[in-house]
Amino acid sequence: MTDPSYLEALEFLATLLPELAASEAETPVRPPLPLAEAAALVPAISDDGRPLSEVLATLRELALRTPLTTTPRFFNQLFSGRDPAATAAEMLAAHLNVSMYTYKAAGPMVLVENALLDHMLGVAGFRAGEGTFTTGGSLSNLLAVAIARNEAQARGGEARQWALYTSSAAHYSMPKAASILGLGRQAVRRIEVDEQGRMRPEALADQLRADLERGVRPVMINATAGTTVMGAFDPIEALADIAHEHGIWIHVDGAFGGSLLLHERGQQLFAGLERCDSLTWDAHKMMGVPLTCSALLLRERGALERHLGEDADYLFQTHGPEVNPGLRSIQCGRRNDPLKLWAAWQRHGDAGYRARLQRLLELRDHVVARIDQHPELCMRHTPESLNVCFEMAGVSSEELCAQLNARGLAVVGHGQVGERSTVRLVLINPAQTEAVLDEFVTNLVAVGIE
Ligand code: ABU
Repeated sequence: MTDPSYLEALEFLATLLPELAASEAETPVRPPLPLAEAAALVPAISDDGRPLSEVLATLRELALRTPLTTTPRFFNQLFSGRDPAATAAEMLAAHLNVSMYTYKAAGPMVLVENALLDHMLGVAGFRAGEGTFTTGGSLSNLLAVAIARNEAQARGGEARQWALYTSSAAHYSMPKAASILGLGRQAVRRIEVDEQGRMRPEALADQLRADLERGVRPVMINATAGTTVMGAFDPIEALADIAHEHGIWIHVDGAFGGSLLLHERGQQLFAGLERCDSLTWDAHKMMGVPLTCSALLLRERGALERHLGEDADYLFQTHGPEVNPGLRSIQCGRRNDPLKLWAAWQRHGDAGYRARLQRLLELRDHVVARIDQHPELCMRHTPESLNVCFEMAGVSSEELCAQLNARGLAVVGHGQVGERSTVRLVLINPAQTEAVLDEFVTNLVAVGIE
């Protein structure tokens, strides 16, 4: 018989989720919750515990005071929106609670993961490759650096000093990876970018030459496909030329931009990817599936099992390595993250995602045109993907963002473009509309001139 408490929890969700959805539609932005009020919502854990009904009531109060990230007025981070198929699959994954290490424990879910990875590898042009899901872009990047370092060691032994090349606009996971892996943060060479935030290949070549002359060994060149602030794409083809000339592992951090491979504009930006060794691709960003869903894809097969495959007779007891993905994972226990992406992709197909990206690019062009036409506003770059960085004359971008949030008008962040602090608008929610964007610009200017 099913545990009656579990049925109580399911009934709670069946009532609460529609209530939350209705409240989001009515109030798409919740002004920031003062910390003291938030603390009052979080009872301490007691020795005796509490009745389920009380815990569920506390969960409801917390949910009703949590920032809303799925509505079209959330422009703050590199994720937004809520896909019904993906959300249902995510809830199902929690209910089933399999661990994605063996066929014995996860059954057909392993085949879902394998089919999904094959599809992603095909989209990336890594048809003979392999992949693994991780807990996010930072972990995918960390794993890429670890594999590149191990492969470099296997080829040429230990080095006195290693270097990792990435742009000054790259994600902070690169220095973090260097630190975790014992290369040291000082191993990271932050290569200069152009005014659009793209790595300058000639600056990379200069730095590399200087390092090689001093006996420093390169671990990896990281090309960013969709930088965090400007959404810029490094020139992958030119960086691959340099990597191949010196036999260096070249990784593409497409945590943000990877999904643009499904659109022809993105395929142009990714020119040269087929010559790279690895790619990070976060589906929880542009593909709208719940956090987190990140894949590391490799052009060739073998490195994952070479560097991650361990013997564990208590775990890998049946079937072959092909359906025991724990042999190719950085984790042991692992959530069923592929299921939600597979469900969403089943629903939309490649064409559905292509159309979504086309729409988002059109919305970007719409808001850029509005900003360009407005005498008080000034674009600070020519956007390559879905980030729009701009300023209002004489007004602090930080203050604008804080006021918009405090008044319940929008959740938007700011980011540095060269010397300028800009408003960073991320256009990633498929439910976004021209009307919401027009209202955003109107509200921002009104707040700024007050
Ligand atoms: N890797 C996520 C970056 C966070 C953000 O700026 O939206």
